[in-house]
Amino acid sequence: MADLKQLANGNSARLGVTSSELFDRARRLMPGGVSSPVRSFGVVGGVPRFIASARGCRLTDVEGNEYLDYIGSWGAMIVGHAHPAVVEAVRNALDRGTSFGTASPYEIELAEEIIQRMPSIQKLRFVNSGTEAAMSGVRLARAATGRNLIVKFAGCYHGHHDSFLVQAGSGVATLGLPNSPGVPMGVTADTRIAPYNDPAALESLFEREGELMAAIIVEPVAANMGVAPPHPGFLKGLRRLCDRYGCLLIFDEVITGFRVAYGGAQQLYDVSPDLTILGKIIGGGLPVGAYGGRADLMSLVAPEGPVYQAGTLSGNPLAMAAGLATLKLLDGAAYERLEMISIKLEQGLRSAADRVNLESTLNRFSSMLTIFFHRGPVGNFSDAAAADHTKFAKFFHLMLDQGIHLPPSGYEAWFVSLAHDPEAITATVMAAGKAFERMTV
Ligand code: KE4
Repeated sequence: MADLKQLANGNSARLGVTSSELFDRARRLMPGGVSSPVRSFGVVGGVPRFIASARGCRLTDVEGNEYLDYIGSWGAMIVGHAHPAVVEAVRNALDRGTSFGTASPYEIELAEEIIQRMPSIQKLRFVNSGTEAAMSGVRLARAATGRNLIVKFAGCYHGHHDSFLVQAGSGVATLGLPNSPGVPMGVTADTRIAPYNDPAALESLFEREGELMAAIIVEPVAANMGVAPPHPGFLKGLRRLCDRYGCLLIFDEVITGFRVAYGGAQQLYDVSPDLTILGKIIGGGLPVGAYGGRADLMSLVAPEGPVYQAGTLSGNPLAMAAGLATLKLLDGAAYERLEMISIKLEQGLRSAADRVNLESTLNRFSSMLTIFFHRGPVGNFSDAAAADHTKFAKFFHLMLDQGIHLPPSGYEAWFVSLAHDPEAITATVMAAGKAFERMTV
């Protein structure tokens, strides 16, 4: 049995341990051998690569194989893996201790950075994951309005809280789980589902139950059905509908927050939500979530108000340091560079697909994109579900075999980082061209 302690100092290649052996071992210890379902390669098949280390835009597995990374820890690693500034910030924080369980100056610094970027957030609370942030935001919305119903959109994903496990995207869609056992009917009875980008369907839902709605929760740019940008006016329409019915608008910016713009999607679309959900990038790869918004709402949260929410490691000093160091790197020039890199990737992929007349749709938004093996636009979950996910699985492995690690699901986004250098983009486009050719012979 390989001594995994050796892995810690990167001796994996000399260990001779393989991903397959580790997968067998892991499956005896953890469900599916993974700590989160979508990592299991469940829908693409094959053996997940056990990654030993990462740097920049590259992953290295336990066998010493290197991959260009488009998972980016599901969006968190926007500046690249092991960025020197982030590593130094965490190392300095480490020397001060790993967790205090008290108030600390570090959460103030990160909170100020977030609030100055998102003026709709007057106060926020740090938690430890996007799920925790989204569930807390919905609890707050229900308390503030005295109503129970929430609306989410088919294919959007807001974490694994009971209320959200209804026609959810990401791993739920990937594994084809219609909903989840163990979630009481009583909970999901208060969740309404609407099609993304379909204002008319939402309008009729609100005509029936608008007075009972506590909140609409939405990914302002959907990325858990694959990338599906909002149609023009869709988000402003949500704002108007919420205002008309006295219901709160919650933007789940766990992915889009500080990825799509300096101030997130709400800045790009000039729509001010009542509450915002954050995660991923604000933790720089360490576990962080946050929910925030109007002061009158956030002041309802304990200890100021009666809405209870708590967390042992919330505001953890290491995570605060990693998040702040990451955000400090994301200035205007960084977003311009990200856009240039992403345009280059998109153009290369499009011409590679056109060369073989590949039946596909590419949706890119900022530094995230999805290729759907589906002719015609993908603007909602039913379009995304109609894509050929068996073809995606083939494409995924054709790319993996060429050293390009895509997210192992057709319902996820490829994430581009500042570390994706021209050589990486060229290699990705070349590999895709070869894969498309193999798929169309
Ligand atoms: P976490 O609880 O996984 O930190 O965040 C939940 C969440 C909330 N909102 C949005 C828009 C999200 O995308 C997520 C989590 N994203 C998925 C990937 N699309 C996490 C990957 C996984 O489940 O392993």
